[in-house]
Amino acid sequence: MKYLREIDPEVFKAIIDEQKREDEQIELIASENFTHPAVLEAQGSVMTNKYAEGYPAARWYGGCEYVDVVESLAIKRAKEVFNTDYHVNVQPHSGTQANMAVYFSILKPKDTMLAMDLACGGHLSHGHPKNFSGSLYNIVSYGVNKKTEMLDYDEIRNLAIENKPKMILAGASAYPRKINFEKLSQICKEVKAFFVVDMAHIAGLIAAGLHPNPFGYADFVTTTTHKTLRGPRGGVIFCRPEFSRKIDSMVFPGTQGGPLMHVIAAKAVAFKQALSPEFKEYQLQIIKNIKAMIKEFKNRNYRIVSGDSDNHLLLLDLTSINLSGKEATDILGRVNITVNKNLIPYDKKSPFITSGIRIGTPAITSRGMKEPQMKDIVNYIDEALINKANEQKLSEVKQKVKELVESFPLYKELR
Ligand code: DSN
Repeated sequence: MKYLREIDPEVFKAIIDEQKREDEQIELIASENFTHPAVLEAQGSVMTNKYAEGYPAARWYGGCEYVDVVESLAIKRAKEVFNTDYHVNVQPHSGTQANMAVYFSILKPKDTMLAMDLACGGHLSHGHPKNFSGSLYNIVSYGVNKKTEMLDYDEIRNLAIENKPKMILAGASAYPRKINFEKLSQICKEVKAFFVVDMAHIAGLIAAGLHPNPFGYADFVTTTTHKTLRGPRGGVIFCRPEFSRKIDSMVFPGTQGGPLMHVIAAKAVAFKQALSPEFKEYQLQIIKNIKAMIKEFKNRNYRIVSGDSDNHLLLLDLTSINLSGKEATDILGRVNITVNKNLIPYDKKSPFITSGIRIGTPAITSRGMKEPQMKDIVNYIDEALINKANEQKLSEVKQKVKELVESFPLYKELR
């Protein structure tokens, strides 16, 4: 970054500091990952200079021949990654913008949407009152069963029959179990609702065939590209072919202007990587790692929400050790372990405090860590939490974290 270093030392320093932070911490935020240097190169390229409103071969600007190449590649590869003939739009700037374009295509203000409650694992853009979705539409939420802490398809069906939603949304930010898209699509058929799946968290697992597939069941599938998919930060929409014109015109000019062609180039690179056999191995290791962590947490008598995980994340209930999610996040931050506080189902604490933390394995798996390291990490988490007031102990744990991350240098595994 020789130009940046000279022209803007402040931004240069912040980027170097962030790189150091990512290198030195055990990153357990379930929605984060370390994208490949090839993705970073595409994203940092001259394609950021180009306006390309419209779609390949149908643009409002001249000079689009090369950005057309990358957008066409991104579209073709996205279909291959998910083995689908759904129409693809790779232009949404984010997952929320992808969701917005879908909702605007099929709903009118005040229409009813049935979606997962944020307090039980849903996402802000699935109808939170402070999000556009919650203020525009009539939101009916489903949660999880109080006892099993898993989706209760009978309850969802009852809510659907009672409220006659125009759209049912499946997908979550903090749900550790498989989602049965087939059952949900049957409910949608019964009540004549559109079926939308936001697969952002689990897209990589779906691509690798390690989670039930929404294609063939959903009318629309949205995703981000930077979580388990390990691409650049951005969004994508898939839809049944009959909705293609609606979706394309709702993304542009409906809700966005010029697409971010540098990001679309980086999405194309990430999709190419997602087609490799190594990507499948990587996704498999994400799940093996979460299973190894769960086993170790259980050995230490921690309660795992729903008792297990089928994907890349787990929710740890800290009630039994008398800590809030907020306190645990702060304590772990002091030993360079990054997690986020998270509500657990039917949490008695507020979203600012919470009773749990969410832990995910995508980023540490990208560093090449495997089951033995999961055991070590759980050990460090446990040691830090139970010795929260013991500065000496905490600095010993921090030293162990340092040694662990040094043995798995960031990007070594990805190069
Ligand atoms: N904010 C993301 C997460 O952490 O799950 C979802 O977009």
